[in-house]
Amino acid sequence: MPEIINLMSDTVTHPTEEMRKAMYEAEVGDDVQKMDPTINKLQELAAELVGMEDSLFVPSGTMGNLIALMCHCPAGKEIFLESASHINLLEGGGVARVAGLMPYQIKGRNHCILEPDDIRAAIRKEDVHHPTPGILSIENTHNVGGGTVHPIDYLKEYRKIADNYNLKFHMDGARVFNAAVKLGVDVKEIVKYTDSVMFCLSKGLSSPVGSMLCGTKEFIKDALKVRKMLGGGLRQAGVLAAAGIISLNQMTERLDEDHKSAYKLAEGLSEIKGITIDLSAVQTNIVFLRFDEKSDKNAVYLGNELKEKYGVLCGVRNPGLIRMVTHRQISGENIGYVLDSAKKIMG
Ligand code: TLP
Repeated sequence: MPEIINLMSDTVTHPTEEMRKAMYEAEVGDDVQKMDPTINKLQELAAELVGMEDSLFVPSGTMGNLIALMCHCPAGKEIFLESASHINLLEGGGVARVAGLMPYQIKGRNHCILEPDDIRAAIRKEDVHHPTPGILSIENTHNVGGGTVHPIDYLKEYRKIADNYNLKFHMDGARVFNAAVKLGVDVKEIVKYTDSVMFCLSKGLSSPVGSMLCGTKEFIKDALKVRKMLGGGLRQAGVLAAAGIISLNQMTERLDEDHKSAYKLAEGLSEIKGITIDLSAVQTNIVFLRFDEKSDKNAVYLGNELKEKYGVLCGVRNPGLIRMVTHRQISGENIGYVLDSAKKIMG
């Protein structure tokens, strides 16, 4: 058995040697006093890269999304989001419990991409019975959709909707650089339609910790306060920012390798009896495998065998579903090994 091959998420990536060295040598100060030079440098770099006025380092994507919602919208307003989005399903209900927003869930089509007309249909007329529409939130790439990418034309439509109905437009761009690489555009071309974007340093970009929240100067000023309130004011956080700077300077372009290995993995797996994969959803670095859950060789079986006999970890969601995510630590050789192992197990 080779070393463990971990396809559970791109969050499992370890910092590179260069990151570790930069973290060790990082110049630091008290970031709550805005005196950490390395954090300041990262924040400037992130804002410049996405083409926004300012940015803020946050400990996690979940906190970044929550801060954005709280800064854009007072409690009681309505948030329009995709029903399988991370904010809706996987952030502990913070959208309702902490931000106090009323989720209006809209089912996306074509692998969880929101149809602009479905959003228009969801926004109700002003009426004493209705919560006031406050914010539209989009997830790009869409995780549960399979790492799917929103076409630029859709982003333009979302902006129009936001302007017409007086909504803020937030993007959960945890993997927005994957979207940019897939579309072959500068990330600015994606982000320019939004009022705010959160993206993660800690996923395919390989930093150990952290996400960035970006927006106008005024928005980030509010965000700083809310981050402190939520307990996210860090002190000598430059040790983390040092890795983040390397993520932004060196790790964005290489995401294409992860997309290629995800597609190779998906193509190979889709040829194995008992596994179904919709290849049209495999647009970036996420692959969903579907199974007949009543079969003896269902997702739980494959997941257990891969782990116990072959040292391959993947995300078994339920007896009918597995998620596999490619990243910097998954080589072409690893993909071949996973395919051979899956063939032996399912064969
Ligand atoms: N996603 C994680 C898990 O939480 C499922 C993963 O392994 O994919 N937005 C999106 C689209 C995400 O996929 C994630 C994390 C987050 C936000 C939250 O980021 P963190 O984990 O930093 O709070």
